[in-house]
Amino acid sequence: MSIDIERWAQYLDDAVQRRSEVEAITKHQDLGLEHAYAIQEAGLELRVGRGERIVGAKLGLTSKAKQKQMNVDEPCYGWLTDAMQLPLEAPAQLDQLIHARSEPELVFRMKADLAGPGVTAHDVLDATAAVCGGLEVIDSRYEAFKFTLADVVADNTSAARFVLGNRRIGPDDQDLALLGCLFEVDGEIAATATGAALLGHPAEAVAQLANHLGRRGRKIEAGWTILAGGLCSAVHLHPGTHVIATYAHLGSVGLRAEGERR
Ligand code: OOG
Ligand code: MG
Repeated sequence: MSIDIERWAQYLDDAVQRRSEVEAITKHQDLGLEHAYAIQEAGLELRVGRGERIVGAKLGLTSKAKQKQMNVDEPCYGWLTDAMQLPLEAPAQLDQLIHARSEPELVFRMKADLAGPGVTAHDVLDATAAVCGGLEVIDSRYEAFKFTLADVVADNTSAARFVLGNRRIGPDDQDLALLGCLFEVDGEIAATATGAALLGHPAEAVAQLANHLGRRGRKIEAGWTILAGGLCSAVHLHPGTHVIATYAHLGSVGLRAEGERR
């Protein structure tokens, strides 16, 4: 069956614009990963056409906790644009989103290009300017936040918003596999994890992103921000929900949800 890449990209982009969920693409037709990434790229072009700028990339489903929560057992890769970044302390506006969730992320700030294939975790650390803590707001465009790997890839891995902490360390200042995160929701501990939750080491996750981009004729670029993947299960954002991720050596990043969910 032929796949209309542009049509599916528009379908998902419309869902973002209307803030309304849509049926998973795989409810309509079979979708392979190559086509799913092509839809993702076409969606990126729609954003860039509206004036958004690529500022980095993200990994999804790099931790067992996330894979289990979403019932998908392979990592995936998506794009970050400037329009997705929230300033520190700014609220997540739920009326701009469909059914947002949030999760803590370790974040790499890159100082050099990295082109796959063959990129290792060691290469990633060499190309990293700094590491900071962050939070991601994900907002699947699919009904009930349910999808297959191909669906979520087409949907830019549910990317919606992200916020970066302002405390940074050098990539070799600490063992990032042992770097701890405490994730609290409305004052209750929701989860704890260390960097090793991300494919054994967060730099290993970023290496996989570089190799993925290399296969697609792209590379990680100097200046980019990379989210290495949620360290634990994401939590629902309701009006007034306050999430705080506190990282060893990286301080805390908090986010409050405001406005009505649809
Ligand atoms: C897919 C995106 C996953 C992560 O960090 O694992 C993701 C989803 O859970 O909707 O961003
Ligand atoms: Mg994430």
